[in-house]
Amino acid sequence: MSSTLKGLVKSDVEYDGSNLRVAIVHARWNKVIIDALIAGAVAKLKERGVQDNNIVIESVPGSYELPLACSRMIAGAHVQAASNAPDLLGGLNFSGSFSPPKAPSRTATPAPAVAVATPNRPFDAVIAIGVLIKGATMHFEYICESVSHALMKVQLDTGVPVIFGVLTVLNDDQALERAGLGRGAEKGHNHGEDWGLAAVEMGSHVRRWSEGKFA
Ligand code: RBF
Repeated sequence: MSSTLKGLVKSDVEYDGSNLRVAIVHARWNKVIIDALIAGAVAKLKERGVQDNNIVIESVPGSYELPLACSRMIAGAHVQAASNAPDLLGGLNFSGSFSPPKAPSRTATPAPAVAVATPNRPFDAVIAIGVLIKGATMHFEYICESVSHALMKVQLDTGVPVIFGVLTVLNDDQALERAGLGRGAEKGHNHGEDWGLAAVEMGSHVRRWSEGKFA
């Protein structure tokens, strides 16, 4: 079968992630597979230049919790960015919360001004990673349906790309193969890698589009 018939065609452009901030939120169900997918995503983020301190990883119990986590992390990063922004006097507030100015001490040696690498920008993309494996009851269908719709809603409501890193598979083997962990001779492809690349590409597009720049 032709390699271009199915699956993702590689982009001609190598998007630069060096100025992007990306969150990964993952479920803990089916953790072995989740870990491989996260590793694949992180490897591609770094390959595209996303810096370590601009990759934030959080976990939630299961896939059902992913949409709320994405939504709240996107909102929280805006609060964080605002509280770290330079104030009108040109100072920087690294504390994240207000504290009244202290009277200058007459004895203490003034602390040197230290450049603290504090995150000061919202997330450019969020990758939601989960592995849903069909069981004997209808749970799978309900969770797949609601999670996929809710993740789409989060990205449309916030304008921040939410990469759909949720495997919805019929059995363990299908999940393992999609994480590059296949038990047969064919190990499969780690889709986490595609999600890392998609996050950098969509983060770059949205930043450019928001500046009114188009190809
Ligand atoms: N969460 C997953 O991420 N993957 C699953 O395959 C999965 N299967 C579940 C099956 C059942 C019967 C139940 C009750 C929950 C399952 N969950 C799964 C957890 C779910 O996403 C969520 O964390 C819990 O329902 C708590 O809200």
